Amino acid sequence: MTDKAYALFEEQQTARGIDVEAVKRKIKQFKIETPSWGYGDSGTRFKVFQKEGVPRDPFEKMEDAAIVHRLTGLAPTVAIHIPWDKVGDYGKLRSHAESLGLQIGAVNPNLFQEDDYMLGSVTNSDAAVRRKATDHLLECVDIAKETGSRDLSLWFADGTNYPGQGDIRQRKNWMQEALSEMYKALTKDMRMLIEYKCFEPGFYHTDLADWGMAYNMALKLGDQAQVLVDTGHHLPGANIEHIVAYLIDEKRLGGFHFNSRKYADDDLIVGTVNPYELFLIFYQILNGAADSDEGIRRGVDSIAYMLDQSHNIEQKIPAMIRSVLNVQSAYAKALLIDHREVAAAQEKNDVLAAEHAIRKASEFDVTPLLHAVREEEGLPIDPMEAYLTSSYPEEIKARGKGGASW
Ligand code: LRH
Ligand code: MN
Ligand code: MN
Repeated sequence: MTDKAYALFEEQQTARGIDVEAVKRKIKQFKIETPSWGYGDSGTRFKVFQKEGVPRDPFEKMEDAAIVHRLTGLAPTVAIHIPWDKVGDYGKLRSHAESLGLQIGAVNPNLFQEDDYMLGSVTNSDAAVRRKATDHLLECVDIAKETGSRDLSLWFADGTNYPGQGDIRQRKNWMQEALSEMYKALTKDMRMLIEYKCFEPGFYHTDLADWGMAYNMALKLGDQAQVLVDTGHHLPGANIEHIVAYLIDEKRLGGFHFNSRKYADDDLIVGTVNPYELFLIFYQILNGAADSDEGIRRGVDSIAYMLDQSHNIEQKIPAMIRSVLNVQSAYAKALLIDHREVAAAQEKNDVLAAEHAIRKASEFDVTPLLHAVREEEGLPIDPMEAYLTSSYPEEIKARGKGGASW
């Protein structure tokens, strides 16, 4: 049945001029980083539900992440968050991850959960608080050296709630000061990925409110500073794929935090609410990947694809499996876009033909293709089913409730 469906798919795509073998190679190379915090208990401000079997420490989070990777072949790296994943010996955490076939990915500093940071961290008017916050950034650079991580993902809760609460321009300069100090501490292979967010927890102003502010900061710092696009951090109606294209062209798109959102920073499973947006993001990425400018192609090659989700009501491991599969399938569909067809329609200014060339790629069923890829890679054809019928869900119950939160 699978063979027949795949043969049909291959025939159909080959007839369209799509190189199916090349598509398969690209799918096999594509990886997504999962966040350690998505394996722990998380919630809303109303309640954190405690789930049975949740990892009790960063070592167990790696074990769960390894299962996701083993079943999907998609998630070989795990982002960590300090202090949620604080351990005495990061070398030990790294060896543990490596023994499970994983690597530690981006290091995420946390500058939002201490009383000192109520009015800001690196933008606090108190120099001692700014020092403390900057020291934490430097500590994270040291941790990244130990974990062998290339990227540091920076999100700041800094902002204000009321007009006049802070001096916006002064805070901008304090932000730059702290980031410059951190930038100088990076080794030459490291990158700083600067995240922006239009609101929350500061509802009047956020110090890095949009991609332009993050981009400007990155420009001032240097080439190792790049912008991180978290799909949940935009105002409703924002054209995220436009931002993506723009940053690719400027060679400053460092990575993504994928998640789904309906209203705000919902952090829901990617691809559940607006899979077409995800597909259109990949269209822009693949457009950049085919650019004649080698610098743009190199930039696209080093994009870090990461999830940033919290699983409040769902089982964590299946949520992660669903997420990476959703991203993979949006990517696979985007690989079916015939760029020559798009270019020809653009050439003729044929608006409907251009839109059709894009959309029709999203309408193909890529299931047979993904099954074939998994079969070739020795992976279960249906990773979700493989997980649910494995002994792992039962085994982790022994951990009980009250695991790590966030
Ligand atoms: C807060 C946030 C942000 C960070 C993450 C760790 O908005 O979701 O996106 O990357 O916490
Ligand atoms: Mn994020
Ligand atoms: Mn967020």
